[in-house]
Amino acid sequence: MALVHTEDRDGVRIITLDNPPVNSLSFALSGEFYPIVEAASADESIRAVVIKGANRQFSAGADINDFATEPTPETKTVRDVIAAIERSDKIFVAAIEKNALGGGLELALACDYRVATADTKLGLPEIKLGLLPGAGGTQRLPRAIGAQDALDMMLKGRNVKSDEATAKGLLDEVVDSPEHLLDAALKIANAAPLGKRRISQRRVELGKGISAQAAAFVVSQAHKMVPAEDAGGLAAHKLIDAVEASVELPFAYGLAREARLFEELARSAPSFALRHVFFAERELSKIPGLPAAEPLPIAKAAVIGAGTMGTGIAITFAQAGIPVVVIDSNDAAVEKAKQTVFGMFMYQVQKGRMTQEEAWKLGQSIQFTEEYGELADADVVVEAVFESMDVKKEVFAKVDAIAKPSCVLASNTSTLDIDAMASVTKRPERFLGLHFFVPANIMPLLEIVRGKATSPQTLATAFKLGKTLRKTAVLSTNAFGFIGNRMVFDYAKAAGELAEWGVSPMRVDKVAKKFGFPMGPFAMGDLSGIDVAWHIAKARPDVARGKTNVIDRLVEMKRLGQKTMAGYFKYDKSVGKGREPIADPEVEALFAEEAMKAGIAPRTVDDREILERLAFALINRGAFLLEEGVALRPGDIDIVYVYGYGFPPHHGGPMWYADEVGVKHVYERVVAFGWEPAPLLKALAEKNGTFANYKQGELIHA
Ligand code: T1G
Repeated sequence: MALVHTEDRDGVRIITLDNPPVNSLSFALSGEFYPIVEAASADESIRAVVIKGANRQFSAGADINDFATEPTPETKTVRDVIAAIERSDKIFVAAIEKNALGGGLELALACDYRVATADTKLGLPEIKLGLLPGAGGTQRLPRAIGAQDALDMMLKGRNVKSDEATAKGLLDEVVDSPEHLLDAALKIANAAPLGKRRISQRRVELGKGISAQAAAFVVSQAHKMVPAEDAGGLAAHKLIDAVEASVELPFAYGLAREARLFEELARSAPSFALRHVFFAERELSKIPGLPAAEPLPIAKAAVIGAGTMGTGIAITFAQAGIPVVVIDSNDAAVEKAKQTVFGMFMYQVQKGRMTQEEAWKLGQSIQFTEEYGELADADVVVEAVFESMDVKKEVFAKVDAIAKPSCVLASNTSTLDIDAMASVTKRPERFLGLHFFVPANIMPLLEIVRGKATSPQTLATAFKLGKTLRKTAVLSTNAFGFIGNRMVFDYAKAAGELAEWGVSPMRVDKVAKKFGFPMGPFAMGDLSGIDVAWHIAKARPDVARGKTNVIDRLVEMKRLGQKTMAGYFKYDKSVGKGREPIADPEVEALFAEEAMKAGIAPRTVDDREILERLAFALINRGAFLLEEGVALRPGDIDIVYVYGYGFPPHHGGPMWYADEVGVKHVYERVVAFGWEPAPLLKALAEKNGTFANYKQGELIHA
């Protein structure tokens, strides 16, 4: 089926890109597109060319799948198409709808005029894939909007809406609806004065009030503002080099430097890792063997419990446009929740992200009540009460008696047994876990926990709800700690073991942060609360308890973490607003004392072993979870850890990282550490396998 169509209308050639779902500019499409542009340029009978997209959008850019294949000399790419437009003497008009991203925007920038619908997103997000715009974007965007703005947009991979794009000079016209787009483009094509309006021929303005002499300084400063090349900043530094070329070199030379830098990045480990994260995220909702099912509509939600989680979940529903009723009989909790909601929306207003009126409307869409009867017309009920099975069972028995038959019941529990809760209801097929991460209205990760009886329709409803709530939803089966928390127990135990040998918590955290985690294991423990960890260790010592009584001693000393200004670290309101971990010799002494009592001798550990113990604990547990069927794919585990626990995305997630360092090496080190190696890890190590090629479904129990 043709990927590019043409039609002539009143002396204008209309070229339509048609590569569903997002008109990605694949090698195949470019192979059709290139001769069509060349033919249009040579056709005396036409005055101008309009390029538009089918499938209700312009283009999401080059096809990311193509980067894995080496193009042959005959292969035409989006770069060749853009070069053909550049050298043509015809007027080209881009008619842009919904998305003009990456190569899509680069294609539009090579045109002489650009018209877009009001809801269009334009951007060069290549840095999110560990790349830089490789089809002229680093040379044309600075010429179009100034080097400083261009650098800011590309370094952040930030998309802009049509109004901002117009203000920046990226668009010539915005139409209010897609129906008017082609006419507007044709009008320009027919009315524009003959002659090209090439962006490539403009000089680069640096930005408001920045002189050309300041260019080198501005660019040199940019290098200081991004992470080191080996800490996730490789693409950023190369992107800055490319923009520097746009300022210093003639266009053609800048284009050549961009191409060289792009090729370097396309073959870099961070880019392979980031492209893996991109596709792994889009695999999440594809559940092999799950019968197709129509998701149920979710028009109203109810949340049981007005605590921190319940309030955050309610805000998440409200922000997604779903009215929600929060049920709690504790007046103080309800009052606090109302304050939180008010404060949250006013903050958005202060930040200019919404108007007062929008904030008011959102606030009104969250109602608080003590009456369970108010959930009678809810399509989903999310329980977020105290982490006690008895309390949850009591809540669900009440909810089940009132909720309408089609209503989905969900628990936000972080570790407890979903099937046990479902058993007190008459609807186990409509019961599952929806595990949000604190703060629920900010953290993108959502674990969907299927019970034994959860139906395909309930799962389909949960995945659709996850997308509506703008969450990254990962499927887990019903096992203690699901995926993320189950892995974090091993991670925390590995960290605790290091501290028992005399490695300071601050040093362990420093190694984790150097690897790319936003915070180390001890700071994370202080953030989530040492009392929370203590409860879990009490419930499941086999899973979550270390070899010493340090955690008991900290709880006895009321050192519960950030919330008590002391935990593994101490905190001081005058330092980092009381959130900056400060090494505490008292805790280091406590580890030494408890280690001695447990007969654990001190030992020295180098940074490499510290990192390996932290990372390989995650990998080993991840391999167990794959075998046990708790996690469906290695990529699912990677997404959980990148989106939920800050694993550095330029290492692709724990299972991707295992392939980077070598599964065999991981297995050998796990054995050397004296840990029980996962049989899957052993099996892959023995056959020199990788998690990336792991045959999904192998050893997976449905
Ligand atoms: N290439 C290949 N497939 C893509 C794709 C792309 N660029 N973008 C999306 N898809 C697939 C995606 O895998 C999914 O497939 C389906 O489309 C729907 O996507 C030379 C080098 C456009 C905002 O980084 O941001 O141009 O799961 O689920 O939520 O300089 O997709 O259905 O099989 O995300 O509506 C730069 C990436 C590329 C944009 C739509 N462009 N895409 O979001 O749907 S590199 C990007 C997105 C480049 C040039 C450089 C989003 C979206 P499946 P989806 P969505």
